[in-house]
Amino acid sequence: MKAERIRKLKNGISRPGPIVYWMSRDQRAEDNWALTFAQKLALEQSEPLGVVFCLTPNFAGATLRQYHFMLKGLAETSAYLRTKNIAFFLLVGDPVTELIRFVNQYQVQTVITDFDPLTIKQQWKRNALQELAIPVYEVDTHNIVPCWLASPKQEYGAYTLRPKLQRVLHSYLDSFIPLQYHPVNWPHSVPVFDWESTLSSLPLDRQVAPIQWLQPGSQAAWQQVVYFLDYHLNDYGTRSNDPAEDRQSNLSPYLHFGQLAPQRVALAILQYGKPGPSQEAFLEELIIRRELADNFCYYNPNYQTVDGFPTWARQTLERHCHDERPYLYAEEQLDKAQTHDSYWNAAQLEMVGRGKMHGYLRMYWAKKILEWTPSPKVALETAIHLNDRYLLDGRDPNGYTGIAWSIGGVHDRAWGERSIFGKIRYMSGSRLAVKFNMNRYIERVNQLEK
Ligand code: FAD
Ligand code: FO1
Repeated sequence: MKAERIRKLKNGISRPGPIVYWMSRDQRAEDNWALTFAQKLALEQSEPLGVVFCLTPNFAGATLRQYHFMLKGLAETSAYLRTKNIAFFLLVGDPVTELIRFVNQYQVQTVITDFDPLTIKQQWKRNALQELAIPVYEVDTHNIVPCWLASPKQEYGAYTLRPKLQRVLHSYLDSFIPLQYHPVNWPHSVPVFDWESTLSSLPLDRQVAPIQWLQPGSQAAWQQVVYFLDYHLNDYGTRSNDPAEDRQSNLSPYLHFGQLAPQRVALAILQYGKPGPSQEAFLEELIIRRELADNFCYYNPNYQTVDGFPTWARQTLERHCHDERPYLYAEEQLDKAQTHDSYWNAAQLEMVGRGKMHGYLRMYWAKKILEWTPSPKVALETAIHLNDRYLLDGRDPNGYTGIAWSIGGVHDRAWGERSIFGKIRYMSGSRLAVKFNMNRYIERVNQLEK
């Protein structure tokens, strides 16, 4: 495996003992460079190999819907690890406290972590590094090109990151190394977790129900890749943009929870897909846009506030913040899809009912929140809150970046000046109706299982 994917965060004092992967973003066993590296170290030193997942019940506004999807996936991953004689531990509570307790209890010799640009994750890691006196590594197994290598700074847009990624991409689209059956047993008994009771006992917000239309877990994720390859890849970038059709890949929940590796998807597309504009359009989103989102969140600590917007955008929005707002809605009204705009209401209902909103409409959805709330600050907070409450793929760098693009011109350019938006790109409902069969979209949403 490429050494460039790994960086040592702490030297620490080396001692014999088990090697542990602190699984967080990338919740899969195979196609996981962090776990591959952990097993490599453990095999070299004939030491046991363990995986810990620190489960916290209040992650960034997540509800029962997201925890249900995540825990089902983790249950599958832990069962698979057991077949490889790799111990899996679910630690419930404050992640750092539980991790330190675990490391001391089992005299762990080294901790491997996976990369995540979100502030909350960076804080967990910083706190853990202060408490741990042993070697700690970080592996970016989410980005095909490690985030810190792709660029040393926040990029202006896809057009500046794309050439940097394309220059090295071929060498990072290397083959994954399958997990081996681990020859050294964990030196103590390994508990089998009751996932159902874990889910039912967590102090969660249970008002947002789990979804039924998408099976969680790495196996279902791969089935979805195959289905997309067979049926929808060739329409990607054309019919896939039409909200009336359900022709996006629907991979984002799997990618968000790390049940599927973006690199695995890219390798499959390149191996089985037909070269051409659809394949290029898909890889542009899957690789460039997604890795641009990590770049934004990693290098811009204000990715969730208006301070994260580029200067031109902050200035133009300020200049128009006192413009008359013909429509103003409170979050409660938006949450319940009680606006005058039937397209926007349908998008909101799709998100609430299905846990996923069509990609094209997400731009329109967020931009209308800018138009219908008292300030860009309120708009941003409202969009993030609703996005992260209902979407399966929410609480993700893609979301914070997508919302900042829509409301604050991040990675976009200035457009013709108008009221409220200033030079932020505007989207109109009438344009949607010209481009797509929006009535068919509304019908599709109305048929969603309630
Ligand atoms: P496909 O169109 O099949 O794309 C495949 C993959 O490419 C996606 O899973 C994703 O990893 C990547 N991708 C596609 N479009 C984008 C994009 N614009 N930016 C970054 N990566 C992209 N994505 C999330 O994962 N979580 C979110 O919370 C989220 N919120 C968004 C909010 C707004 C306002 C906007 C404009 C976009 C948001 N996106 C978010 C990005 C994008 O809309 C979704 O990733 C996509 O719709 C997911 O569905 P899919 O996997 O079927 O997409
Ligand atoms: N990561 C963890 O390490 N522990 C958690 O308990 C946890 C809960 C969680 C709930 C919803 C959600 O969308 C994500 C959650 N994550 C958790 C983080 C997730 O694994 C991803 O790492 C990031 O959200 C994406 O960057």
